[in-house]
Amino acid sequence: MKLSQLLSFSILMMLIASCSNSKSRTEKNNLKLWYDYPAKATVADNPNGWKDDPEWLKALPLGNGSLGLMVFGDVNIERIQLNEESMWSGSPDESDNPDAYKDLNTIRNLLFEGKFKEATQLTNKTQIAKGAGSGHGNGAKVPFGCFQTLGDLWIDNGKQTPYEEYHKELDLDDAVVRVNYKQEGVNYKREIFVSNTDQVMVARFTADKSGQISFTSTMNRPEHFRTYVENNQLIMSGALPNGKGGDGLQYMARLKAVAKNGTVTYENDKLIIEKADEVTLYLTASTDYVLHYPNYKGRDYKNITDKNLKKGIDKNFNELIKSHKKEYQKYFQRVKFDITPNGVDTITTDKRIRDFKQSKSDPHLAELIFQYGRYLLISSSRPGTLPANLQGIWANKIQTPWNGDYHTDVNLEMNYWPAEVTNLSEMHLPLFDLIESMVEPGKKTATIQYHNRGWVVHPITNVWGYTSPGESATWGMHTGGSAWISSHIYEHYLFTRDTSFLKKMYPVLKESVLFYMDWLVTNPKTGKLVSGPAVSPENTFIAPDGSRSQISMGPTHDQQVIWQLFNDFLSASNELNFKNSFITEVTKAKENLALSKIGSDGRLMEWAEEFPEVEPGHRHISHLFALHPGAQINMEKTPKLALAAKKSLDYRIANGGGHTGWSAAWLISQYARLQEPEKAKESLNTVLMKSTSPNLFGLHPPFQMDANFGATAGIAEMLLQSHAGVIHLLPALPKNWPTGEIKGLKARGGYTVDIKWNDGFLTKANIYTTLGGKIRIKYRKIEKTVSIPPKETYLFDPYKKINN
Ligand code: FUC
Repeated sequence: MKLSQLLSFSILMMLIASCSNSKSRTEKNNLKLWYDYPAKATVADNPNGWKDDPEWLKALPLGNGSLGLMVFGDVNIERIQLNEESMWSGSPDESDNPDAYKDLNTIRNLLFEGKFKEATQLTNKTQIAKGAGSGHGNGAKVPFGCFQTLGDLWIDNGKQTPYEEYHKELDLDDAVVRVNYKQEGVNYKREIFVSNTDQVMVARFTADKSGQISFTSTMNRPEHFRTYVENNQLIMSGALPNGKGGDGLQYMARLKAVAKNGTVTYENDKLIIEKADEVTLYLTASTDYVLHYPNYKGRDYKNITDKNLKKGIDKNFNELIKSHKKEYQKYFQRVKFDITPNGVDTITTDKRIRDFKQSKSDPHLAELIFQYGRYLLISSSRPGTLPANLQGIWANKIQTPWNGDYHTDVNLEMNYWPAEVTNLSEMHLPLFDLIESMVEPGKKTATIQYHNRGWVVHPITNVWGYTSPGESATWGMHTGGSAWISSHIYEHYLFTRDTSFLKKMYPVLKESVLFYMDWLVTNPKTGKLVSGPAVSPENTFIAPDGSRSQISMGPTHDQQVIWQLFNDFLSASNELNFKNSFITEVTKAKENLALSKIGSDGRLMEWAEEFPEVEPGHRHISHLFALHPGAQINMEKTPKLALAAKKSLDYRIANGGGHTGWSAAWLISQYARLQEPEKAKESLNTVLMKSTSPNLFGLHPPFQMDANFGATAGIAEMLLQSHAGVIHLLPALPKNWPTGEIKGLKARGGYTVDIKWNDGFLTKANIYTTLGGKIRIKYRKIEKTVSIPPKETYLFDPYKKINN
């Protein structure tokens, strides 16, 4: 081949390569949920709070941690459903039961004697919450209250004419919703985002011809609102019921429009735009809520909303979207996950979900669902906001399922499982604010209910400092709640090595330990320390006395979360060089805790005795906390217990387990920890096939966001683990992700890890550390222990032998 031919051939090859790279890079930003039809804005929501609304599950979520939107994208009448994180009915209330203490030991003795029926009756009589508690999940009108919709922003262009070339998308890479369509020969575009930097919703309406933008807008909600005009703003405000017959929370939303040409009029309860070339809507919202015991009130919401609105309007659209993207992308773009090297996204998202039910294989959908969980966490939990609740920050009803509260018997924890490993540590901080705020009311409950020191929370809490048991023994006596939620404190430290954080949270940890030091009693049969009366969250067994019971002494879950709490406290004390007699006491107590046992059928026992289960396929797998998210049971150090855990999991699934979104999502991480890639992938498939709606929201059903967060955390757990003191690369890589890479995941010890693989085999991994450290790295049978200096990256090449 002549030189000239060779030259033109190589230039051609380079051109193709760069074009494919640039093509793949641009199309690579295909982290979009997109659709070619709108969600119907005019279909009324089902008044039953527990029933999902199919059109709402086609709307697209936006959020800046506190202000949330659901954009329907409908053409003639647009609906933007609004949320503000603290929109809670109810109020602080006294639910602790002063009668509890005098019967506590009687109940314990009844349980030790096997008299479960009497124990359950006495527990329901003396230990459960005084008053209505959470209203059995329907607490909108009782003091417990309920997280509910802020209302709806309606935008009616007054047209009935057809439209075409419709496209709606949510771009996860810049957290902007875009809607395009053609109507009467005019191309229209909407761009909508919620800025954290400027605390304002911004929605711009443009057209490719002048004077085409005309619409009437208003705001309303199902109850307790007034919409009016003031100082050229459209305002919706009101008070929510406090559950005691009076007014509780005060709220306000402000809307203003800026138009290019045309006219803007504020009249009665409407904003009217006529013949504008372009219109930008600005919306701010807030309440008088403050996360501060005992009143939870005092925020100057009227001034805050007015100031933010004026500040937003002073900036132009490009400035606002630029600072929004900058603030959002600094979190989102830390992690890249690519298992479709040459993939281009040509299938609408809702069709992907439908097709997946047959294909059960769609690597791009796995990329999307992974990044979507990160997107939703960033959008519902920013430093300084409330933590993501059962619905994140998105709810379209007055009575939200389970009050949209914070369940500490798996759901709230699962919300934060992706925070550290997917490099979003800052999004974890609102959880610690909530935990800190539970200490004072939790101390009151510990004292009144049990005459114990320290603080306690049971399976549910709200924004009003609810720490009492639930209103039924079947689920309400989960006494492991504060131990489980406290395990997030040391996890955050392990991933960030932030000693000042650990110092700040150490008293919270210690007070939680104090409660259990007083709560634990000695099992007369075994001499071991056990927790109880307590439930294995929401699960029922057949007791020896033939009764169906939930409460017992020493359920495995409680024993495991208390072990983890004591272990974290002792590790934190060591890290902070604390030495004192209390630490010695806790060390002894930890050694004397009743531990997990293997039953005669080889499964891990859920209770201290081998009770037959009423529901072998129960959704909770609380006795497997120690396998995940705990680390007490792991393949490295406790293979026998890990095998027993596997038997328990297989048995659960064989009997219909994993039948709720969160439950199936949890199984992904469980099987990943057991290094079972295909079973982990199957569990992910279950979430995608059974518990994912057209807008990729997770379903319990009804809608419940923990499945989204659990799926993201599960995928990370399949690719990187570090809970057993070793950085384990690709511990559970499924066959149908043969080639790919993930960048920016975090490992305990503060390491940032990039992993690349090909044809199912690791090709390389970069491990970066800011603080430096010595770490064991493992890939299949290859293990290396290396010391990495601060601010350096270690290249792990599985095929290069090095002497340790
Ligand atoms: C617990 C779970 C339910 C539901 C609720 C929010 O009660 O058992 O399945 O997820 O939390």
